[in-house]
Amino acid sequence: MSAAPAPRRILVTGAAGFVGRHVMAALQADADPGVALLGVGRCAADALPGTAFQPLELMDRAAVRARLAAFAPTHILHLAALSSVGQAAQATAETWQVNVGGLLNLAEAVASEVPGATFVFASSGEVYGRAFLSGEALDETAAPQPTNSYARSKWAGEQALQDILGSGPGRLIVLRPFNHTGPSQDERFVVSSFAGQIARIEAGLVPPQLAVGNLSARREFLDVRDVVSAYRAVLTADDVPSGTVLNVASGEPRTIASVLEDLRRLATVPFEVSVAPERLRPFEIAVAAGDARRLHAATGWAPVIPWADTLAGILDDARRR
Ligand code: A2R
Repeated sequence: MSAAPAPRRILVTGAAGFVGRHVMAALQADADPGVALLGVGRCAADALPGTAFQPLELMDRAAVRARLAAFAPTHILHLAALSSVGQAAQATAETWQVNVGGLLNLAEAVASEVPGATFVFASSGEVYGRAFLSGEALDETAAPQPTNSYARSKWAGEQALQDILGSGPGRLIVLRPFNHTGPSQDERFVVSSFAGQIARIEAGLVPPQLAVGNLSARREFLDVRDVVSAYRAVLTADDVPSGTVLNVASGEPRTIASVLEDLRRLATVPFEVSVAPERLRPFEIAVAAGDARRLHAATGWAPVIPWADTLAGILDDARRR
């Protein structure tokens, strides 16, 4: 008779962030009594009500180690980060401190306290950088050539993790999510930025003038719920080998201009569009698309949320704020 599987104990870092709140809701809804779920993060006030949450500053090495020893996770989903290209450009040293230094604290603590655990790292499709210049949807064999601080910090994090956890007794799985969006995302990200501006124009709070960056860039826009279902699938797929890198992508890029026009059709008032120089990136990749066949083969995952639902949800959320 084979032994019963060990109960799962899932620790989610960055649990009070945009993706973290959606992840916590989804994992909580799974409601398997054999699963213990704990979210950690900096701000308890932002945590999803009704989910287990404890404060944890990743830069506090001793606290990170103590939290891991106390909870003894079997699975760790590491989301905490400075999470946007723009934010990272404004705070380069802090980006490296958190995205690499904080990650090192966590990885060291995993290696010493829970070495057999599965560590799932939310890196980013941004790591491919100049490799996107091929114009193809990239799979995981494309060599990363990051072009900004955020992407470089994520790529450095991947490599540090391979060094620290890659040959240990546990599993290391690196995920490279492409752009994702959804209700409650903040306005550093383009769809929420457009939706927020439209909502304020509709409410008469600002003149009917919408500020944009480069409208010709083509990007993927996964719904955060599809990203969360990918993360859940990876957390439950026990046969994904350690060291696996997986894109989380739709492979269907759309221009920023088309996103704006799709939102314009949902808007209740007309508006003008003007380019704001501060919204233009110094090095712009024309098209960034990912190939997620490896993730599909490993877990059966595919995105299912219709784009129209995604946009309507984001605009409704912006109008309620
Ligand atoms: O900065 P805060 O207080 O909002 O907390 C953020 C948290 N975080 C930290 N937690 C502990 N110690 C730190 N030193 C630290 N620095 C940041 O990570 C926030 O709650 C969370 C990240 O959430 P968001 O910025 O909303 O990112 P999102 O979109 O949920 O992305 C999740 C992950 C990131 O690693 C992205 O780079 C990746 O997915 O695409």
